[in-house]
Amino acid sequence: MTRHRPDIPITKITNAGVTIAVADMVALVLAGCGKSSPDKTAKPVVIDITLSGSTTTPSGKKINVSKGQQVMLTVNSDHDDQVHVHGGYGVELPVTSGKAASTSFVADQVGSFEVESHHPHKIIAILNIR
Ligand SMILES: [Cu+2]
Repeated sequence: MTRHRPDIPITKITNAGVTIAVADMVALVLAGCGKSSPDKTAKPVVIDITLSGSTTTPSGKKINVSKGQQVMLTVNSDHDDQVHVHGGYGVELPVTSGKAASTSFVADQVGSFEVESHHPHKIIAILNIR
């Protein structure tokens, strides 16, 4: 059940430097459609994730997200893994050792959603979307 908004063209970026530029761009695009003043809901939530052996950073961190906000995940790992956003989002980001990976989605469902790694199975963050 992966849902991508067709008006946001970038779903996967492999370079961490590009990610920042894209985040700014998305903020501008969101600010440009209907919201006259930039506020918190127009700004993407960027979660920088590091996977090192069996350690994840962050680890179980609770992150508040406003409904409709863009969430971007960037991952650096020392091993092949997969980062998964639970619930209806169905976001699965394959991670290759030594290569930055990223993805983004719009937080259009309210609730608590775990972001986890699969190798090993660890909870990286919990998104509280409201
Ligand atoms: Cu999972």
